[in-house]
Amino acid sequence: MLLVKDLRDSYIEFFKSKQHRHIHSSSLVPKDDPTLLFTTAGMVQFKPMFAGTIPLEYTRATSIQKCLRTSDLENVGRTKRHCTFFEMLGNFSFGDYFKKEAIEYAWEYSTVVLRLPKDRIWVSVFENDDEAFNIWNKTVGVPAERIVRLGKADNFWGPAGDSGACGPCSELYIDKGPQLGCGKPDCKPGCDCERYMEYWNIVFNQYFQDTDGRQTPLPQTGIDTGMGLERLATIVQDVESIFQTNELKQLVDFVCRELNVKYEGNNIPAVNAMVEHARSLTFAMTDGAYPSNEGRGYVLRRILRRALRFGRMLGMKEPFVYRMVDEVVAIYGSYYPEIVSSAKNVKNVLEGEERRFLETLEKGIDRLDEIFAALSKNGSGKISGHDAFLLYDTYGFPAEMTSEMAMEKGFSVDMEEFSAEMEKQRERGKQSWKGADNAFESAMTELAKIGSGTVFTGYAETETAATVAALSDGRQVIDALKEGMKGYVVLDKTAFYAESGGQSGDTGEIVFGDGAVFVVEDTKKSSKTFVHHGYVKKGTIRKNEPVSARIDIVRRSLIKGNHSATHLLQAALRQVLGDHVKQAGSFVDADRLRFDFSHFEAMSVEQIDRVEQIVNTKIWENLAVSAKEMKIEEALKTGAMAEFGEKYGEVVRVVSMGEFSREFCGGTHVDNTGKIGVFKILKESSPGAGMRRIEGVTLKGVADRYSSLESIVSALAAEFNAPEKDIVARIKDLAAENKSLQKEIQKAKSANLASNLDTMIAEAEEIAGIKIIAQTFDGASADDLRVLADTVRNKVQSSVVIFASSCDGKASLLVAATRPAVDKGADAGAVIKKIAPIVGGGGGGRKDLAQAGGKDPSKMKDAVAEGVTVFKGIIK
Ligand code: ALA
Repeated sequence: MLLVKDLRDSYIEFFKSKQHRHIHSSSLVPKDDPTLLFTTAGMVQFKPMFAGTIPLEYTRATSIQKCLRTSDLENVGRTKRHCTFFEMLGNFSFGDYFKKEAIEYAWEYSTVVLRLPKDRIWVSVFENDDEAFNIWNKTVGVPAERIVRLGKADNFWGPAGDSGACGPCSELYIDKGPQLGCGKPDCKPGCDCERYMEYWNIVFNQYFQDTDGRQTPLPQTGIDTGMGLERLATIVQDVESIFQTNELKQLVDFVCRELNVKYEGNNIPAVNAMVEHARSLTFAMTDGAYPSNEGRGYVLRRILRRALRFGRMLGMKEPFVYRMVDEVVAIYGSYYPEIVSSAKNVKNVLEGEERRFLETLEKGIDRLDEIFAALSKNGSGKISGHDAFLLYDTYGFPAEMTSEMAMEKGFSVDMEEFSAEMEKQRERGKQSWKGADNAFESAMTELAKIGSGTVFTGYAETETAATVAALSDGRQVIDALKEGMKGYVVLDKTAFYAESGGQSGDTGEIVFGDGAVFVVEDTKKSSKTFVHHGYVKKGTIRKNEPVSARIDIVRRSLIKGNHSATHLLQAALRQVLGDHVKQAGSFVDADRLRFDFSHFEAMSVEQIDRVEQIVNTKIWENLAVSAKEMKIEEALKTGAMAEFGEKYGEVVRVVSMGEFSREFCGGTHVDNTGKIGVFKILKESSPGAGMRRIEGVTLKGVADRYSSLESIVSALAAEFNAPEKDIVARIKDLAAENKSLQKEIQKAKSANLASNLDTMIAEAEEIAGIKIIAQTFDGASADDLRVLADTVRNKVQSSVVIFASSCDGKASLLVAATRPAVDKGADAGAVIKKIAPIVGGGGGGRKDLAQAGGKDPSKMKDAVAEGVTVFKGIIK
């Protein structure tokens, strides 16, 4: 049996034997093409070569391209042939061979190399493409009854993205047999059933479509083909579905084994979807797309959430998709080495994403079931956009997922209303900053009035037994907050540090005796009252109830490390830069630290290195850290550093680290500098006159940074096909090569323009003894035009030149006349004045030379034609 990997090799070898250059897959995230979220076809990396905007190094190429398409997302897993990620086998011609060879190659590869049965292959051509029909029928010998003519929807392809090459196409189908068909008598390619499976698309690129949808002939015709590797494998391996081909099947088996389910009945689409989606996510995240709420990232989020929903149907309760990554790597890593080095990072991100969504998935499904029940009762078939929006907003259900789940039950979603709700939310978002601030301020003032302030226990404890002193929903002080509500909680005492002195507030949970939970997302203080911000995750919470206030220990421990590091940093800066260094502000959270200080000039690299070294030495000396409250005068006598411009009370807290650092500070710290782990400066800059800012990381921040640099370096190593140590040299080489290529292009361009000159002159019209040389160019600059016009004027004594060119999206015009022509009445300035407005510009000049620019190069031909007319008018 031919394995998928054999197909990869055989395809590439076949086209290499037909003089095609093998080009590697480009990234799934297209470079330099803002109109495309993902690479959707093999031709994407060749778009400029089809459009003729760059010089061609070769005219035939073949590739296996990683592609991602989500237009059929809701079908993936349910059908035997749909994927989001797939590998596209392709052969391409840029102004080289055209229809005949492209069709013959496809036929030869299908029937001679793969030995597919000729009588099961059907083809389609574009409705009026007799040329392609005849090649199939007469040259190749496919009987007319197996050639179908289809319309624009099926047999016209492109462009990929907003603009680019496109053209009519011809597709190859395999007849999988009547047992898979719909049974209709006229079932044939183009029918939606599973009988005829399209496997190869040959596009005859003839047009360039611009962003307004206008099509103009390409400077050269081209061939772009695409064959889905997964589909081809089902044919060659004689299996029913892509999920039974040897590579995807390995993933199917993994899921069935690990989740302990059988591949049968309703499990099949669920397992398929998980397999397919885990593969897509691994590849897309490797190429630098990450789940998020927007654009590319939201596509990935939708894919992942869909996988999790199917996983739940298979009984999956814990994050699982991330565990499939290693399996994907085991299968595809040898052909796509980039996924090997990114696996660790991809798994980390996936696991976090999965965990967060699984927290709300179950509840969302319960809510959806209630909605279904209500719909059945009132006989309506449609989920309102409002409900779909709540599912999205509260439980993270992408609207498409809700819609798919509704579909399974025979319902639909009012997507229009959903979009309207989304829009409203965007509006609210824009306005909410101010509103939220006001509501928060008034809640804080109200809350601050209650009691005599919160006792802070968090220097010693991470968990404190306390009582609820007050609650607010952000507008008013109330007695209870219900599940799902956002609000503020004040306790009589708390272990949560409230944001101050640059240290960010703690997060964690306030747990009630009856199991109710308030999630604390931030802690702030108003005067002496600590206010916990967050939402009720479970149950109803009430005033006066006993609770346990538990901070997120890991986060706090990272914050402590970062905060203590800023103290060491300040002492080290004073040592290296001098005693004028004083703290002017700082910020620390779990991820990073920032320290602003008075200093007059940028630090040198050596100074930065020394500061970093001193801080690390002090960390590794394991200095004991202690905090002591004392009267302010006493504290000042110890030489403790106070923050610039900060007001302190009677009693202050002094934090000391061995003998090295002593500062006024109310924050939380490690008890031993060794616990900071390691310190790294990331950036030195100036936040304002006379001030410098250092941004840095410790422990986890350093580890995170290391991982991200590591993946960048290995991506570079893979991209440039060089070991790590040689990457820089390799990039330098490429840059030099690029520069010299640019020069060559320039040379070739000039030579090319000049070479057409003689024909241009020979073909020029002559009026009253004056030759009119009128011509348009692509890519010639205003300077190029001038040089060219001079050459013409030197060659033809009595002549007028009317040139237009499009260059970098703009038009340039040039009109010139030789002395003898001027003497006969020619006037370049008068002509240009008339024609410049046609290309959306203006300009003027002398009788012998005039130039103008314009915004609209698409009109340059009209401008030149009009120029000729105007000129004739002047002469007569
Ligand atoms: N670019 C063509 C396609 O994607 C081959 O179908």
